[in-house]
Amino acid sequence: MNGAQLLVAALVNEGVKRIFGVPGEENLDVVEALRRSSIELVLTRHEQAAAFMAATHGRLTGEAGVCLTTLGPGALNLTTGAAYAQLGAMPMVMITGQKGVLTRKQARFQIVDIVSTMTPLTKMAHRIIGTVTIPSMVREAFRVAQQERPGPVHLELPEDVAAEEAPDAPLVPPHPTTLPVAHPAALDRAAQLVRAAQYPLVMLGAAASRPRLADALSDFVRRVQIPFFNTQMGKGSVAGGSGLYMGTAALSARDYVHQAIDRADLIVSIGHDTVEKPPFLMGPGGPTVLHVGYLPATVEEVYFPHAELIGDIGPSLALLADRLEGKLPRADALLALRDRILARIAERATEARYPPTPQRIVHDVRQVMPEDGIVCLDNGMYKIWFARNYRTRVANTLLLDNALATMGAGLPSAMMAAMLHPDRRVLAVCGDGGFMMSSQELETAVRLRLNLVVLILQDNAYGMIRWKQATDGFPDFGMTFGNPDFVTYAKAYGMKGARVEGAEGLAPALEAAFAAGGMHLVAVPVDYSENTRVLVEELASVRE
Ligand SMILES: Cc1ncc(C[n+]2csc(CCOP(=O)(O)OP(=O)(O)O)c2C)c(N)n1
Ligand SMILES: [Mg+2]
Repeated sequence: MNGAQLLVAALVNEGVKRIFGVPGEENLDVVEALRRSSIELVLTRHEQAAAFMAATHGRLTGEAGVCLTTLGPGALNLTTGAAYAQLGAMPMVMITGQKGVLTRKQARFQIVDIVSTMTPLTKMAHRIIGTVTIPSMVREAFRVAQQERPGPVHLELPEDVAAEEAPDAPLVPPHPTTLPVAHPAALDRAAQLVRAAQYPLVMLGAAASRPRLADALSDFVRRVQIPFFNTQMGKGSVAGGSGLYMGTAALSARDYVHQAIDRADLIVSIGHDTVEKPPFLMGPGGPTVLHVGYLPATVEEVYFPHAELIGDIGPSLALLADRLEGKLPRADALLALRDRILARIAERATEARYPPTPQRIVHDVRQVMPEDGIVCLDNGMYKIWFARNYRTRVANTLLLDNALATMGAGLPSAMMAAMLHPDRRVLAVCGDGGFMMSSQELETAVRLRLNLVVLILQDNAYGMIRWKQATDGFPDFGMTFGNPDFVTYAKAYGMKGARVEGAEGLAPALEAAFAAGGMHLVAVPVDYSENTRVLVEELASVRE
């Protein structure tokens, strides 16, 4: 057995089933070991996509996704994916090759200090310098990647260590761990705060979307009956139609949901991660904030909780509910605002305009997506509209990135969702800018025979920046571009393509694509004049 075979055995030991990547010559021993293993090697057409896919695997399963690249250029292409997993708290293990460490047969050719590059982008970055340490380093990599707060880990395997004869080192078996639950004294204090509140409100943040939490959060909300809102990345974490959903805070202030937030005297902030664009702004005065988290809150200018409940979120909330259930006569004090907030958000959602408005696009997408269908967004103007307007009833059914907020991750994240859930409808929603940053992965998706529909919102522009430019009073300059004919482009990849030609065309086009199965692209023009009319003018006038 050589180092590469021991590495692959250690990965199998962690339950790894697939590795995403673009190998280089320094990885060939690892590739050969993979060929002889149960792990599937999934080639992508750019390393960045491999990292986005591996990170999304971690996000959706809680088990680290794994990606593999060569040294230098290939490893550098992982950096955006590393930051995506680091900010998004997605468990991932990145393995990169390197020239041999004992000889320098190619001098400094292609050598970049990747471990140093990865250090600020990961939870841990190490070079493997001897085969003996491989089992423990791999176990440690997965432990660190998967434990709260999850994130990426980097291991560099030089080619001579990969080829070196490995001793019969035993693998380190992983074991399930149970996290500590909040202390009874902290639970009593938290319960006292909630009981004293006149206008309590629950907020579900990014960590609320951890795969293992879905049932616990739904139970908590059902038992205490306090209305809740969520951050963009906390969307869907309470299952079913509880009747207590007040909205999503896609903006930091002055949206309709902030009418409830501004009136609350206590916010139970569950799993908030301050990497997200703030869902509300704390300042002097304002509500008391009780932070419930796996880890203590990070203190920021706009987020400085007054009390904390730290520990495994699910069981801690069950113990909190034991202290609150049936003892909160004012639990629903803010619920009276709900109907009006949701009605304002839903306005104009069926307007027959062409090109369609973002509200209509969100509405039509919701119509064709079953409750467990998964929508994966890239980054652009439409993200705010989906976050505000798209209703979710199942955890992790709207995957968006409100952390690094990188363009280019929409399609790869949807590909991963489609691989993990071949029986569910999966839709990637991309702007014409973000789509073209990873559109080459259509070949990967076709090769993998995924069932996936890609919806492209076409405005021939970096629309979100163009909108900001306009609202900040700058002249319209430098944000427009041309596009390929997307239908022809889809056909060139061997997939089906369609263009929406009329106001009523989007839902049927998506429905037909899903019904047919396989890979489909649907392009729709978008009328972004609603951005300013609603998000600037209407919301400003509500406050006056
Ligand atoms: C990799 C990356 N580059 C640049 C940005 C800044 N940015 C945010 S949104 C946006 C425009 C997105 O354009 P498009 O994908 O066409 O979506 P649209 O807003 O037009 O709907 C840009 C350039 C970013 N978030 N990520
Ligand atoms: Mg665009």
